[in-house]
Amino acid sequence: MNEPSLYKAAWLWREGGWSTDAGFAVDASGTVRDDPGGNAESIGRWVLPGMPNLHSHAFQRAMAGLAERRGGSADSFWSWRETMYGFAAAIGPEALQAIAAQLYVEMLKAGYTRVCEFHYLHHRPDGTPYAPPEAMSLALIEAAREAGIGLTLLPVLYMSGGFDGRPLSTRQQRFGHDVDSYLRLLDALRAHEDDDLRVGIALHSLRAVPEAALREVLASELAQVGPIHIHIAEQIGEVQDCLAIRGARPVEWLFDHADVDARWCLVHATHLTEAETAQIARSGAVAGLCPTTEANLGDGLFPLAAYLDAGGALGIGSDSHISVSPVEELRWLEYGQRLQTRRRNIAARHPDDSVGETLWRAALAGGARASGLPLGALRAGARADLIVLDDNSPLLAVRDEASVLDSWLFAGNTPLVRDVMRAGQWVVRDFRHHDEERIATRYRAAVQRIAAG
Ligand code: NGQ
Ligand code: ZN
Repeated sequence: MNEPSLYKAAWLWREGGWSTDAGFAVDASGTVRDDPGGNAESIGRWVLPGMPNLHSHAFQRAMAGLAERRGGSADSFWSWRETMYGFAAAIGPEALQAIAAQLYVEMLKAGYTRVCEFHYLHHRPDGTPYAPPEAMSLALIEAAREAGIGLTLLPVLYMSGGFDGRPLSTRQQRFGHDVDSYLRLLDALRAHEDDDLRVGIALHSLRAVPEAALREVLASELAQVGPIHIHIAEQIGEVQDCLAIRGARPVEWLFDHADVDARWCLVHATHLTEAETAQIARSGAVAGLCPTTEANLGDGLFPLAAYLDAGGALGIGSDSHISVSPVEELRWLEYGQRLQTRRRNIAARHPDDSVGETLWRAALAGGARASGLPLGALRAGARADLIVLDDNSPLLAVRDEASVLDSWLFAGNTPLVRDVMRAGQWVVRDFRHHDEERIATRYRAAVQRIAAG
């Protein structure tokens, strides 16, 4: 057995706050071990666990910025979705791997060390399967390995085109499964699980999963482990359709038909009543908040203060990847609330709480839970996934442990993540990912081919 590597930091973010002159050990498999003492390498002044990104549709990164021009009629979430579907049709396994690897490099450089892929581009554009049928999932697994990011793969069940159970439209054909073929996919992917790859379950939305299928999937053997993610209550139209057709609001309906607990991640959960807000908080489910995408798509604002007061768990995701930065997600999570309430420091629920620390702590814990990991901290048994901030940056001059996170999250736009360790390996050093040129070159060629049709 190799000796563990020993590291120390002037300030290390432990369970829920900063410890000074703290050290930790990493074994040969990339897992944190208790510090046995001895000669530790000093890795920086400010060292934090990397952030999990709990919601990603990787392919959408390549269309970021291409839907910001006004269309013929009033633009909305639904017109954006048409643009997105058109773009998705051009993407096969090779392009997906090229796009995802580029995205994952960007994520690592921004401070995300793990990503939950909510993956629904399963088949060929005409709906016929690839060989093997899980080819698109394998492209994502390969991309994560190339970039070196931890992956929670969430193959998505997508069966109908609306609450009324209407069949998938032509453009949605490639998303579809019946329950049996979905469970076969899940089974095939579970065989790839290892220390860095977890395979969970995703239900695209209540629009896309009929009641009987929801029941059947949740009752299956394969659904008894791993996280369960679902898009829910993102748009008012969705709430209205659910009320009209199923006689209840989406979150209400979900809690009436499934045992929603800490294994669940409710993505967006934007439009909530007070009772729904409290119910999610009580259940232990994670609210999967994606503030930059929710802003970009015109979704609405999550009831953050009430949810935190009820003890709710949350995490952040970059979703459509209009922005790829935990800094921007957390900043806009707070700013949305300030703009709405015309008050300040909304996430800080108690006197003297720091907004940055409160949000960072919450998103680490909720992100780990939504990723299917037991721990969201640099503790024995967790993967050694960490980031080192650039203590040379003028932005962090004269900052101490009480102010460094607020300064990082709220002051300016200079990237401050200098080094990133993933599973014990340095993947980013001095702001550079070890394979970024090759991955970016392949990405450019892939988007060129997509643009050329
Ligand atoms: C998605 N994205 O699956 O990519 C969705 C749009 C839908 C977001 N909801 C499609 N942000 O919800 O039908
Ligand atoms: Zn989504």
